[in-house]
Amino acid sequence: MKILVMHGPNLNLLGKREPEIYGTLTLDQINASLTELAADLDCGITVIQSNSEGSLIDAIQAARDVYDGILINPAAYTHTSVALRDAFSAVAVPTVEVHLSNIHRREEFRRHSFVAPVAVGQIAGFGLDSYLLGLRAIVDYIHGMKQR
Ligand code: CA2
Repeated sequence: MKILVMHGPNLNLLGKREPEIYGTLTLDQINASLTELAADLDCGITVIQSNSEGSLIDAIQAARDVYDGILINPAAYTHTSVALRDAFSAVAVPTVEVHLSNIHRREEFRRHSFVAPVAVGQIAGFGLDSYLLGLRAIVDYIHGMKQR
C-alpha cells in the first residue's frame, strides 16, 4: 500500500518560528515518526511539502492510480482553496485531513475547511499524534475498502 503525505504552506517552518503556537517539533521529526509508523503498518509513504497551491494540486492529480491514499495537512489552504477541494473531488483518492491544532477552537476563519467534505475524515488538535492517527486511519480505511 502506498500513501502520499502532503504538507501545505509554511509547515516547513515548524519548530523554527512561532514555537508558542505550533510547538518545537520540526517537519523532519514529524516525517521521521511517520516513516517509523509506516514501516510498522507495512505501507510505503512518500512525503512532500509545498508552499504553492498549484504544486499541491499537481501532486494530487498525479496521485491518481499511483497512491492508495493521501494524508494531508493543507495548512492555510484548508480555509481558502476551492481548487484543492476540486482536485480531491476529481481524483477520488481516499484522503484524510489532519491539523496539528484544533482548528475548531481557534479563530472563526479557521473553522471552515474546503477539504473536509471531500475527505474520508478529519483529525485535529493532537499535534504530532494528529498525523500518526491520520496515517492509521487512512491505512485502516483502505484495508476496509479492499475487503469489500
Ligand atoms: O493546525 C494546523 O495544522 C494548521 O493546518 C496549521 C496552519 C494553519 O493555517 C491552519 O489553520 C491550521 C499553519 C501552518 C503554518 O505553520 C507555521 C509553523 C511555524 C511558524 C509559522 C507557521
